[in-house]
Amino acid sequence: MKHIGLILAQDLSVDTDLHLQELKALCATIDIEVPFVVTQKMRARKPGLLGQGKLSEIKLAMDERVTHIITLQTLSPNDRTLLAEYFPNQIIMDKFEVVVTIFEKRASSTLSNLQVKLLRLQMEYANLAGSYESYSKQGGGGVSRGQGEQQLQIDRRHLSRRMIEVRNKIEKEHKKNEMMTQRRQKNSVFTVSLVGYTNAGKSTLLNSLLSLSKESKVNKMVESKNQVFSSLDTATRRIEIPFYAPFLLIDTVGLIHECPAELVEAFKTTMGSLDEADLVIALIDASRQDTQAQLETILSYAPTLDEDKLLVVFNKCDLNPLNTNHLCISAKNGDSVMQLVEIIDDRQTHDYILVKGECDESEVGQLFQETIDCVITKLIKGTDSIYCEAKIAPHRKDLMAILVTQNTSIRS
Ligand SMILES: Nc1nc2c(ncn2[C@@H]2O[C@H](COP(=O)(O)OP(=O)(O)OP(=O)(O)O)[C@@H](O)[C@H]2O)c(=O)[nH]1
Ligand SMILES: [Mg+2]
Repeated sequence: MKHIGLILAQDLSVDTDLHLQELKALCATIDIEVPFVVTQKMRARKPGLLGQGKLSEIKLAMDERVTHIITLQTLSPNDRTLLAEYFPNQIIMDKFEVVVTIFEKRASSTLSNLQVKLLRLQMEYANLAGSYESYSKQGGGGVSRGQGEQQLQIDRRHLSRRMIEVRNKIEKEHKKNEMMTQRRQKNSVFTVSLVGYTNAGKSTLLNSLLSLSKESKVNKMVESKNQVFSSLDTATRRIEIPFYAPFLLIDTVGLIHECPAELVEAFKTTMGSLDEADLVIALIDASRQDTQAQLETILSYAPTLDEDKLLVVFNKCDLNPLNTNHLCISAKNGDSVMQLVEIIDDRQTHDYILVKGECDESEVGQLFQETIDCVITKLIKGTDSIYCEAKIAPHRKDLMAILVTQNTSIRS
């Protein structure tokens, strides 16, 4: 059965409408349809989120089908207790809980499952105090305040222990992943991270680049869906497009507006991949109105990111062609994706030296082996030999020597 939600929100910024739209989309993914929204402009934060008068009004006029009260702002235990007094028959959730519930549905790897488990425990821990307060206020089950507090301590200790256990397991998983990263770095393959809002088209772009790759890499494609948070794990793929330098592409977890702090913390490693990347593509969804806010959010996740490493790219330009200096692509139909490949290639090989010359088949084979230091950009097969143009890393004089003969040239 579909649930019916009512969103409550403090109207604190000009972007409130966008945030509400986003929250509605988040709710839809856990089967909560939201036909009702109540916002209140306020100067300061009040217990219970909205003013008491407003809450009484809502309670009186509320549609009886409403099963969930969802709040845009994060709730404190005290807020929850107050809201529960007004809405005893509804489930009360804040945006954070909505996101955690989606993550629980989608988590598939060991790491994302553990991270989601930790988030749920953190949430339970934060809400413990509130639940005992309301329990003892109602005189629940003949439990005295003292007994309630004792139970609270026991439950807190229990939850703390479980959080430590889960954290240790997460730590172990991270260690495994770190080893993989180190191995990658040893091979020193140029690494590009894709970062952007959920549903911006990151996975679609990864798939589009895979489809341009040398061999068919259809089996390596990642899931891309018209839904928020389709990818909860980072996926790394090697992109090898003929005549361009190969690189590793990392598809990361999508972001949302004002991502709750706990969530940012939980997915820090994902974002950690940004620091280790040679290039970070901030993929902006051009079909949304909040393009500037998307970029600001992305940057807020990576405050230490070197500006030289950042490349802003607008996606879904087939839906909304923008007038901007940044590259505009459509990952879905491939528009300007090759231009992006050229930019990535340029960043990677900007100090390489272009060498032109003749060689034989076995020498071409040798050049093809050196995928990182040598990018073959042209091959023309002659009767006796092969004409080849290649960009070669400056320290690989041995490779340059293969091509350089009297009739050939080196250009930097
Ligand atoms: N029209 C259009 N749709 C696109 C484009 N790129 C992606 N989409 C669609 O947008 C939706 C989301 O794409 P994904 O690639 O799953 O988005 P994502 O950024 O990976 O999302 P998360 O994994 O949730 O972070 C899918 O329905 C895609 O088909 C594009 O350039 N144009
Ligand atoms: Mg994705």
